[in-house]
Amino acid sequence: MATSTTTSLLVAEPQPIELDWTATALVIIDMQRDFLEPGGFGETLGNDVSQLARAIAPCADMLRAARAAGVLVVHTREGHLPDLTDAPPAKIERGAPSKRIGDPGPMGRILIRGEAGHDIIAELYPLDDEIVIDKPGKGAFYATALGDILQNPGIANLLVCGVTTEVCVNTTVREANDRGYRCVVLADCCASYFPEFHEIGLRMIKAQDGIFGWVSSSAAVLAALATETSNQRTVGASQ
Ligand code: C5J
Repeated sequence: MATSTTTSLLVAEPQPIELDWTATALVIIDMQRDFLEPGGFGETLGNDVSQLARAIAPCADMLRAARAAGVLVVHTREGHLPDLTDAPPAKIERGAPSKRIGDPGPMGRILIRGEAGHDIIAELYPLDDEIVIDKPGKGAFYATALGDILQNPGIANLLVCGVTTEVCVNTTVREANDRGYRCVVLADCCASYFPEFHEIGLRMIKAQDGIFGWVSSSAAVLAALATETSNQRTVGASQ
């Protein structure tokens, strides 16, 4: 049986990576109002949320490109059930935020599913048929169906964007790496409240010849998609 795949060589660190686009998903982590807008979870922790805005336009470019190329898109949202049964007390009680998870805020209850603040920002809003993973933890695989969802279309490579670089992006990449996915973190599509953590978070991924994966950029993905080559692959024939 002949099947067709499209592949590209993506410029990345520590080395270029060959991507089969039919086995690649774009994963956009937690680009939620609660993290990016004033009055949400991020700001209650004392962070300057404007630090995250730089990732929005590159993520929007990736979203447009993935949709146009037919690359699978996955959005994630961190948050909890209204009764907080999926929120460990250790997470709720930690630190001294101005408001805790579940408290009322200007965008609804902080980090609670269904509230305005929990939703994805308008610029990156999912289409009706796109996958949205609601996750209670920092990693997108913990207590979610993401692993099962990626198995069916045979996804092997993840292009990872979102916030924050050193928390939910890094945790998800570590989880994915242990599950056998080849993860490429797109540097300009990620951001942190702490620019130095963003830089170090990326270095942690690509250190030691790519201990957790690769680091690339939105420009490199656009260039790679522009040069994708179509391959006819014969499946099931004797070699
Ligand atoms: C945090 C996240 N930073 N999405 N969540 O609590 O990175």
